[in-house]
Amino acid sequence: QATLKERLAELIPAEIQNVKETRAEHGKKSFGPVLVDQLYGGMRGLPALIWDGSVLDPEEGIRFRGKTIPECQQLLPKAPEQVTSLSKDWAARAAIPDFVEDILDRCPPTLHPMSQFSLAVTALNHDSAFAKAYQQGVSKKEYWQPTFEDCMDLIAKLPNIAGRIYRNVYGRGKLPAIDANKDYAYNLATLLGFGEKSEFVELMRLYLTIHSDHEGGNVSAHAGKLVGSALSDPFLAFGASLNGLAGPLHGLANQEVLIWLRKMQSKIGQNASDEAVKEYVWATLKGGQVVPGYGHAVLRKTDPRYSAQREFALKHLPEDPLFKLVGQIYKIVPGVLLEAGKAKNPWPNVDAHSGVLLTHYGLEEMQFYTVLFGVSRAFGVAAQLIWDRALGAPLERPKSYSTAAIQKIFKDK
Ligand code: AMX
Repeated sequence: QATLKERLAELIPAEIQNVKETRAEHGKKSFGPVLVDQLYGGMRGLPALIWDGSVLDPEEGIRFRGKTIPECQQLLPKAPEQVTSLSKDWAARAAIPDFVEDILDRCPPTLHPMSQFSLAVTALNHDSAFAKAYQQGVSKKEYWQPTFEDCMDLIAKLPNIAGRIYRNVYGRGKLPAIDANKDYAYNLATLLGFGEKSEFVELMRLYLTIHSDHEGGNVSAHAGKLVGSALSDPFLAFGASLNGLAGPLHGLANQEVLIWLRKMQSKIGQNASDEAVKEYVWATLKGGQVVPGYGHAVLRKTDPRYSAQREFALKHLPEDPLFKLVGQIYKIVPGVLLEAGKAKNPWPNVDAHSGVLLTHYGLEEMQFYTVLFGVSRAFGVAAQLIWDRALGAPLERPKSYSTAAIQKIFKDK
């Protein structure tokens, strides 16, 4: 049975050929007009990147390598032997260097967990196989191999980093050892102190899968790809992803949702009427704030990642009061956002639901939630970094314009 690396080595030559043929056939074709508004508007909708691991459809949501979330739920895991050998490989690579432990132990508990996470991941570049191979003059053709090793190390070390941050910041005792006979989700749950709760472990399996990838243009994925394109190693590249994920319009939204829900409860009580909830939502908008967990730059329907978590909640915690509030909000917020008339998508995204599930099982420290998102996002970003190096993706360098230049270009048109 081939290892993951051997399988990749088999696939790469055909994919290089595939890209070559695609470029030969379609390379000179136009991909639609670029509007000046797209330069000012965060490049929304601009075709600009290749990303193979997943594709996001505005109506249908994410597909991982062509498969929807329900399809993945049906199909995974289909290769128990491969899963076991991969779990063992990650367990064997899981230890973090002493100096990275020291960095984390010296962080003040008031430093946001995402900043600590980013520091630790960046510091892992100390032992980067890619950086070392590059210094030794490795050939371009071989880039993907040390990148693969770094990516596997990165993924493998994240549970120890996340567990250490959680225990340091929230005083939850000593970190246990990784169990080489258990899967990644079980080990992550155990390092956080929730390994005994089998439902939480199951939740981690779902959580790690659905947060892993959301095509290439979102801030964390694109930041990782961009920094990787300078041949910065995967630790430096993924550090950039984490810094982007830490923003409130992106991954920090899951923390913001819980803070917003708790504030709502303290303001209007536990079992508030629909009217009172509606008023609170309007007050948020009128205060010039966003409703966290709602809206999306690409999606135009309810996020299937939200639906997958809702199904989990309906099965395991239908009576949880906070889950009921999330359900109540689901019936109210889209109508308010539509009436307010600004948001292009009034429907919930992944972050509207994840915090409620974590809270239910006792992981109540909301400032930590985005760290879990980051652990999962490593899988998607790392996979693309390997493919980018295998396919020889170039340095990213789009053209920027000044407003004066735009005015000049279109002066007489
Ligand atoms: N609440 C209030 N206003 C919202 C809104 C929301 N949930 N979603 C969008 N809007 C507003 C925008 O702020 C913008 O206002 P402006 O014209 O005054 O600047 C207007 O509606 C148009 O925005 P848009 O084109 O619909 O969205 P976008 O592509 O610019 O931004 C997103 C997308 C996600 C940043 C935005 O919907 C938002 O701020 N949502 C709340 C934060 C959130 O949940 N983020 C997590 C997204 C998922 C993820 O990355 N993890």
